[in-house]
Amino acid sequence: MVRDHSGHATGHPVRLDEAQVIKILKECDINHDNVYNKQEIKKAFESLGSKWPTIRTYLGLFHADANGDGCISEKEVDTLVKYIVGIGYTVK
Ligand SMILES: [Ca+2]
Ligand SMILES: [Ca+2]
Repeated sequence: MVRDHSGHATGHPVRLDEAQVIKILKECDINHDNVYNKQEIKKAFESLGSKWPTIRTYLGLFHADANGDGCISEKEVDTLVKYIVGIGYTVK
């Protein structure tokens, strides 16, 4: 896995994999309860460099919030991770 923390171009974009998306989500779990509310998901999309974090948060919840409580629980997070990986963000 090519990771370049210095900000230099590595020649070609590297897509984030599931482990990296999970790491970013965990960093955005502000209250460390392993449940992601709208605010925390939006923060994650902002970290990912999304141009439309509010819309992505809405769509992420639409895809992954199976019980419709407005939060992504530990059981639901796999679906959210797959959704985010599917968007194809690249390592910055
Ligand atoms: Ca949380
Ligand atoms: Ca839920």
